[in-house]
Amino acid sequence: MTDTVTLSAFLTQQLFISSPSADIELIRLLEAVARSCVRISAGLRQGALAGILGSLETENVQGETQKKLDVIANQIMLDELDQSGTVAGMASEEMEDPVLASGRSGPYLIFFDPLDGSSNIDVNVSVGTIFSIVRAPQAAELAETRSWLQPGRMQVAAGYAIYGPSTQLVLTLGHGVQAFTLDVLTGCFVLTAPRLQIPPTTSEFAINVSNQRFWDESVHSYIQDLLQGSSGPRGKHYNMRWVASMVADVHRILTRGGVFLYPVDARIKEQGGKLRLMYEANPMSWLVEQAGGRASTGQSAILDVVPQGLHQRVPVILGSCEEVENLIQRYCSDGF
Ligand code: AHM
Ligand code: MG
Repeated sequence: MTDTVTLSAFLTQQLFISSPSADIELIRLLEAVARSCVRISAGLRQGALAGILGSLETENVQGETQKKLDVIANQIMLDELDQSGTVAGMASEEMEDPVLASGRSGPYLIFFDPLDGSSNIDVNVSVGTIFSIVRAPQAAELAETRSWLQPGRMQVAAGYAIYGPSTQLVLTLGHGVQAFTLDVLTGCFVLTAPRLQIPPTTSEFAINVSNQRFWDESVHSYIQDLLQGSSGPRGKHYNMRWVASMVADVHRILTRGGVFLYPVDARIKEQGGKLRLMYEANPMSWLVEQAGGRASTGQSAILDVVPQGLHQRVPVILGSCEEVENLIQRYCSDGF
């Protein structure tokens, strides 16, 4: 039997070996994230029994109807992170303004989407929690939102929890991507995949095809080529998946490859895209790059985008290198 490596043991190892970014505060912060995910996972499992399914009357800052569980998960994250004493501030997809630590302030900022894909909760399909951690600016600068806006390359840790048939925590500290599975008997996350790798080629794509009539020419021609299968220019059949839960779609890509697209289209041009840079695109892009894949807006690497606002949205194309590059080439030649 192989030795069991818990998340805490793994993080402690990072302190002593490969991760220059790891320090004791970061480890405590990641443990607080893990505790939040265990609590959110427990709530999700109770589902209708706990009376926590369904929507509220309220909308979040993005103008989307909030689910009860969006609000519950957000509060769990805020409580656990604040109590950890490791963050100077927290920003959430569900809150208009960031929140400063109420007690002891720590050296990090955390950005999170407490329950991504929440339209899937009521139909019992996988959802997740996404997080991104950067170093905090000087205390005097914290009041300025501008000082929170660091590009994705500045992340020191990022990851997500997926609440599926099992609950998993997928993490990067900048040395590859590790996946941990929640042992429900002990309440601990256990290392189950020490190095996830995205193969450079794939024959699986993920996009919401119902938006086809709004796509630009580059996306249109790219998907058309894939749909032509073995008799088309790509010379093979492509399979399609769309869970409408980014965590589930990215998890599949980290597990067996694929490409995920939420491009900007005529419907959402004004807002710049659908997915949020700080809460979704940056952490997922770093995980994908750390697993050997690529993540782009079509114009530049997502991790190089200089954020202009906490709730900024961006186009997202990520996954197996060959597919992401194929679409980027079209954007170059179509003059994006
Ligand atoms: P959310 O954060 O409000 O749940 O929205 C993000 C989700 C992603 O998880 C998913 O990829 C996308 O929205 C699905 O969008 P659509 O319903 O337009 O297909
Ligand atoms: Mg989301």
